[in-house]
Amino acid sequence: MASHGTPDFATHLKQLTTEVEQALDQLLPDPNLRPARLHQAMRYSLQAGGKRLRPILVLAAHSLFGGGGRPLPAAIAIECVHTYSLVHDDLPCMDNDDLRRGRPTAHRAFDEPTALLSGDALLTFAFQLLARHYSDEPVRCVRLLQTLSEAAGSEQLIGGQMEDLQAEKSRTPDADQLLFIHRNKTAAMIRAALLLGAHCAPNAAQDQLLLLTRFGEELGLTFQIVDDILDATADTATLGKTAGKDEKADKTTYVKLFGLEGARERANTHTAQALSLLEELPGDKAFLRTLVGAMLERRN
Ligand code: GRG
Repeated sequence: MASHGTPDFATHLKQLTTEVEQALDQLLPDPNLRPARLHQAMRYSLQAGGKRLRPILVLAAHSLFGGGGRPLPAAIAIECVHTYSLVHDDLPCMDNDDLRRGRPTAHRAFDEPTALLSGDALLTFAFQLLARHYSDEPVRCVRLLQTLSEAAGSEQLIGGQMEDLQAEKSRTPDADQLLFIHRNKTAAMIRAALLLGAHCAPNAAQDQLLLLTRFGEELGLTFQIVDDILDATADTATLGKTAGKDEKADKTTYVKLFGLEGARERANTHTAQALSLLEELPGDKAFLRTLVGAMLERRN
């Protein structure tokens, strides 16, 4: 993620990213563990970089509620689910892409069956992490498992991906379908990241969890609209993934439905809503406030 805003923000972002990278390295299965090829493929996709937005949101939301507790395993768990979804999305039977996070996609670097299995393994490993690291606090553990499994399941992440595939073939794409796709394919994981962070803290109240969910929805929609704008306007080298794919595949996007200016306006509106919801949450909100702005201005 580009460093926006004050030096404080840039330093904090870098610190959180480093914490996430280190935890990834420590918590992932050893690359020499049998079968080594599978464990190497899991690390290949996870350690290819990426903005680490979702784990950073876990850590940032956690600190709103006063810290205490152990958010890092939950942060790594959601990055595993996110990365599995990218690996599977890139497969020939889905988006058939060659480039991800600035490197050859998993099925290009390994082969298709290994990429498929490494995605399966990353998804499964996310839940192993939660069970392993939080089982000493069963109520917290179940909340974390429920939050992540619901967000990753057939009604949210996978459901959003399903409707996205169906929309490609549809002759009559509409705004309602687009909203379903983006709420579930993109915003669900952003909402879940914030909730995982709150569930790792000692005292998040029910009304605060609801606010956090609404905040995540607005942030998630901003994120996806900006993604659509970048696909239409940025180049492949900057994105680290193939640019211009949406138009080529005749995908239903904000840009297609509302034009570039209309998409930008909608991103601004969701950002304003996110910022207003954020103010109702407890704790020091400076980092998240700047992060929300950075989402709007991101270049990759
Ligand atoms: C295969 C179940 C399944 C789901 C796939 C992730 C996904 C759903 C599709 C990829 C295409 C896409 C536009 C997804 C929307 C979410 C999104 C913008 C993902 C990319 O997230 P970034 O930009 O990626 O945070 P990095 O690499 O920075 O982590």
